Amino acid sequence: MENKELAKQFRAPAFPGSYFLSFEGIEGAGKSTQIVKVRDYLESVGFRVLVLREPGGTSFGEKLRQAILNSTSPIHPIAELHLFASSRAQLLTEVTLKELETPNTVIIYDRYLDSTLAYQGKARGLGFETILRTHLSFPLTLVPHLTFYLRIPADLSLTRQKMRNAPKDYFEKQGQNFYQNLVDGYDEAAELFNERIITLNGNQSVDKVFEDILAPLNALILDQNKRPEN
Ligand code: Z5A
Repeated sequence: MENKELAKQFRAPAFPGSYFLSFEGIEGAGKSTQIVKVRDYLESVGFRVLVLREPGGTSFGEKLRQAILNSTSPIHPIAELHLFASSRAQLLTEVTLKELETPNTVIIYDRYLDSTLAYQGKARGLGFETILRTHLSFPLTLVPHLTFYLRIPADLSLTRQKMRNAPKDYFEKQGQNFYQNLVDGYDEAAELFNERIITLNGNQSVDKVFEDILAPLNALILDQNKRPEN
């Protein structure tokens, strides 16, 4: 089966009045910065908002996060893929699907499937088909209603990492070539899931990026839902 056909097996969860969003991009793209602004905005228009991160978000997932990001020895790409998928399946069942049952809830993920496509699929060389096939069992077939991909060039990621001056984790030790592969991987994912993934220029001011997020976000949440009645 072609990747386009495989991609059709993935669907957003259907809970009336509740939404699933994700943010994607290479390190330093501004995901955490924009997630805070989006959370504040959504709360101000009456939504209950939960922010979850991958890997992590559950006690099992946080252990996997430490195992991966603090690893001092190389992890095989297939092992990486299954660790991220395990953390994801647990977070979906333990938290996301339960919380979405409450109307007017928005779940925001800081990274999701598209990180696996870019990091393990492209940069680690497993290919998109292997990633998509690994996710063909429920609940891993669930995808967000909208994904905001904050696109920045590889060199800007490295500059922002240097400015932060924090100790490097497992992935941050990779060189510029790795980051260019990630950008290419994200671009391919955005093409494959072109209805779900909105590509935004992350190399703009924080306020301008947020403004670019608001138009598609409002189209999804305010217009379709005829909100708010808080
Ligand atoms: N990973 C994987 O391989 N496979 C998977 O399936 C999944 C994950 C789910 C998790 O990292 C790692 O796991 C990740 C991929 C891998 N690789 N690494 N490393 P993480 O969660 O620890 O880290 P991160 O997601 O990369 O977060 P980050 O580095 O903090 O990036 P960010 O959240 O996108 O950026 P930020 O914190 O909002 O901003 C970074 C800096 O830039 C900060 O100083 C801001 O003030 C500044 N900033 C933000 N926006 C702007 C603008 N617009 N202009 C100027 N400066 C800005």
